[in-house]
Amino acid sequence: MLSKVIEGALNKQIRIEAESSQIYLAMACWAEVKGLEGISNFMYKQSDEEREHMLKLVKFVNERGGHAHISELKAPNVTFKSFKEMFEMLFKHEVFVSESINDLVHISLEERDYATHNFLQWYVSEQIEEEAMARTILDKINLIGDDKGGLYLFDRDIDKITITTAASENPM
Ligand code: OFO
Repeated sequence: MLSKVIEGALNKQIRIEAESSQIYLAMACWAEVKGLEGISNFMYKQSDEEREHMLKLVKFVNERGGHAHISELKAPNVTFKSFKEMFEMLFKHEVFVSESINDLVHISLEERDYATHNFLQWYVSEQIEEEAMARTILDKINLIGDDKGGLYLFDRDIDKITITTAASENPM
């Protein structure tokens, strides 16, 4: 059974994951209308993944005697100065989500809720990977600079960017 404190904290995270999905959906749309098909597909996929993260939390809350709250969401940014700015925002957002997950882990220990603590470890690893991916992409964007040919190749190959983190090499 979830304590009210944990239930509230998990519901807050449900909203954050839902907002993440909207943020990346808006980025997918912006890239799509700019003709950046590869980047747009990447963002659609990110958006779907965030929805999965939200659903996983929803199920967990409901299965443990809580009630997952589906709330209104903050409207995301829909235009960007450049694709570089867009990826900088993605990176910043992932750092924000990681901090939120860390806070949740902290609360689960304070509440002595070891089942929730265990459940959250998946999110901890996921955030390590997503931050690493965003950092790798930003490094590539900085290499490209204003080179149009570079952007063309980046858009074509973005779905081939893979990262290996210490966490993914040693899965729990
Ligand atoms: Fe939900 O995984 Fe990142 O934000």
